[in-house]
Amino acid sequence: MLVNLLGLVLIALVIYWFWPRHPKATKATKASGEQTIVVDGGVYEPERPVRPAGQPIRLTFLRQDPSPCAQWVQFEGLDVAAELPVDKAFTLELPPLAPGEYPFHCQMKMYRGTLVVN
Ligand SMILES: [Cu+2]
Repeated sequence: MLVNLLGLVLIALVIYWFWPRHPKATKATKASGEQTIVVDGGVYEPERPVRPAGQPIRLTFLRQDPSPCAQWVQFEGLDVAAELPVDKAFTLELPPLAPGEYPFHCQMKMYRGTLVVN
């Protein structure tokens, strides 16, 4: 009996852990010049934010994953890195960029995304 109960709890935990958390990530894009990127479950959402070229870029990261893996976001090639607070929006400001793709990732490169500038 106890074993069954334990099994059920474990199954519930597994389901909870792997259940896609879509509702949180739906409001990812704002109409204004800003872009919100949700950091959770091993992915940046959206994974490929698109921003216009030639004007300053504001990317707001909302880190919902408390694990240290998600702590930093780094922009390769731009020499930009930021420490993200948990459950608090953090806005990263980037200078105007030329059209192209700018990869970004966590410090372990498990979270990966690409900023698309066009
Ligand atoms: Cu990581």
